[in-house]
Amino acid sequence: APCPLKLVPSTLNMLLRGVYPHPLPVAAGRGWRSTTSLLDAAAVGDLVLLDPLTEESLLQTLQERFRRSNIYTYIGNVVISVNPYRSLPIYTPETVQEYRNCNFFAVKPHIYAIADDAYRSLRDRDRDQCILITGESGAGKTEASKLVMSYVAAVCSKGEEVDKVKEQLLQSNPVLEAFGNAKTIRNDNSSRFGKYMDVEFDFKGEPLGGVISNYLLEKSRIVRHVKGERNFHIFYQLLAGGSAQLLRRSRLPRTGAACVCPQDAMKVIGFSPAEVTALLEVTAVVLKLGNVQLSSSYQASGMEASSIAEPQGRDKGWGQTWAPCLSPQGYYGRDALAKNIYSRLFDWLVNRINTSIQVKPGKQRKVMGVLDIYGFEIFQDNGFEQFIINYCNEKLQQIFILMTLKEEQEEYVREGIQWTPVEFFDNSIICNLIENSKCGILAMLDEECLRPGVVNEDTFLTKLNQLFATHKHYESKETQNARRVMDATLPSQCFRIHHYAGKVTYNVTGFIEKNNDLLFRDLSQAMWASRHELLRSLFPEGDPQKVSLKLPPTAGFQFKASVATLMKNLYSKNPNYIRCIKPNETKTGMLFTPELVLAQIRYLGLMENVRVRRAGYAFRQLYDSFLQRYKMLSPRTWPHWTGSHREGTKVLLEDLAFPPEELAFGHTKIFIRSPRTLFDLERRRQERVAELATLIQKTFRGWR
Ligand code: AOV
Ligand code: MG
Repeated sequence: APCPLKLVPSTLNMLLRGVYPHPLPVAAGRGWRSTTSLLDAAAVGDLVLLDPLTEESLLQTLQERFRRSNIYTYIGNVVISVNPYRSLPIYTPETVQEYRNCNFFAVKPHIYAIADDAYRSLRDRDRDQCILITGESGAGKTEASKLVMSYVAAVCSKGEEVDKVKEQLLQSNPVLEAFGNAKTIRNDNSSRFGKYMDVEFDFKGEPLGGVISNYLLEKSRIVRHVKGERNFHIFYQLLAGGSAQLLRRSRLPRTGAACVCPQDAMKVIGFSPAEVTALLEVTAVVLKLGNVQLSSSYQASGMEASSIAEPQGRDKGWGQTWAPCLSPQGYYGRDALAKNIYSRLFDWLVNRINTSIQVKPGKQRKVMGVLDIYGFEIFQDNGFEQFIINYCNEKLQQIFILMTLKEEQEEYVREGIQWTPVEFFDNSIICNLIENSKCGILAMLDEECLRPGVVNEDTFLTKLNQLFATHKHYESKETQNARRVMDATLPSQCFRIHHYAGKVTYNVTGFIEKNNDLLFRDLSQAMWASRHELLRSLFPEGDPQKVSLKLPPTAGFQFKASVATLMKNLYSKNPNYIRCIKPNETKTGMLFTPELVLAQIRYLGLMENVRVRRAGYAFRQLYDSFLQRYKMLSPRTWPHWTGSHREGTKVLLEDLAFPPEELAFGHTKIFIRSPRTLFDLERRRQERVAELATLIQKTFRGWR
């Protein structure tokens, strides 16, 4: 069928523009798809309006939109972003202007629209915001977080002081990425740490500064990584772009193609030249420790050892003190040392950036938090790191469910509308399996780590098997045998968790060592004895005056505590979600692999999200925009309505005679229960627009 709007001359299009905002917030209803091609299901910008709602239709819609380079799609106020792996011309200053103070419904779905909405709601309605970005490795989380930050930086006011703050906040990114990101098989710039950044604004919405929290850096990468991957970017940057003086002093060769060491960014943030040098020197120490591992001939060389451990080469004496760690059983010690220096250096770096960007206490402030963590990971071989990362993602899913429901409920209360509870899958059973403080997996691991005598992973696994013999989300060879399940894919030293996002098999080997994360005392002491101020400051426990017999908290315990703090922080804010999808495994531009996307649709719980969103009322809109769009449907409201928007909407819908249970009139918004009703409304509107078009065309012809 011909598209009715094509008949409309462009001048008329202009005339109608006010009542014809882009895009159509509709999908095709089954009954009338044949009568018009304009309301094409694939064009639906908000999946809440999908009809029928099936996994298939959802997938097709995303695919069709992606094909047309519409990488963003909504579920209500949640943005789905499908990684295009190609630079699209949709982030220009003109686009920023277009979305600035836009009407959410009047512009195409875009990450800028959600950033704008969050920023305005923070500035004008005084509601602290958080932007939660989730998705698997390579899906586009980090890029999304940068887009949000740069959008907010572009729209908030300008001025010398403000610009300085903005620059510092933006420049923290390349610095943290240099030290915390690495090339992996899945992503050339993969975040190997979790990051949460609170950006703080004053009452006018001008940025004051911020605070960054980091979560568990994947420090095992320092000593080992999979073939085809790389170590953290900074090492390559240091060798290729570090100053000649630094390389000479650290006795490192210059290698690699030109690449930038983020020294300028550090300067912008406020690092002194001495701090930059110290930071890179300690990085060089870690690098040289890595070289020791590569060649055992280094073992013999005391000279080498001292130059490694004493970056400024001043004191050869203490360098020898860590030589014992090169004894055969000491390989473990050397690796632990390298990992410890680097992860502590990373913490120092985050703290140092915070010192520059933090806001003076006492100032009234509004906060926008941006969370960008490592995505859910399912590998062939999954260890302690994946367990921790996936636990964090499980918690994020939990908060997503809770907050979506909470927000939905709050909106109904705010608008004075009756709320009916919604059925949904609650993943707290999985969170509990992991984090329960008495008998969760993490607690059991801690218990095993603290047990005197010989500890090993077998007893840990046995304990889990006893505790969770009948748990629905836990599996191991032993529980399978008890349940008479034949499964060759589950090796005996593994347990498997049925996460919300899929089943993951974890190999317990290394769990205890990584959770304990202990460093031999003589190594801490050797580090503390260094004359290198920064290196020394990273090992305060090496001070012989302060020897403590208490074991430091385990890695799992610390992570659980920081996740709990994060959840509390997020829960106190108004959430905005960006859910990233990775469309192919090969980082190929504009390639969409349906099976891959479908798996993510499932584990991101998008169907669930749509269901929750429309369990009550699928569609809601402020009265004024609603009336503006549909007023031509009643002679009582067209062409002008002079009363209140709410009254006008009532009159209009009365004339259209929809069943009363389909509608609810909130304080500021109209709520429509089923997509069907909205489509019906939209169809009538289309017909009316066509009618008006014909009418005007006739008039034009008459003029000629
Ligand atoms: P991630 O943060 O989700 O993975 P990134 O944000 O690093 O993923 O994105 C991976 C790569 O995809 C980027 O380096 C870009 O090349 C490309 N990309 C992502 N978003 C866009 C976009 N909007 N437009 C164009 N290209 C994009 V991980 O940190 O690995 O979980 O741990
Ligand atoms: Mg990332």
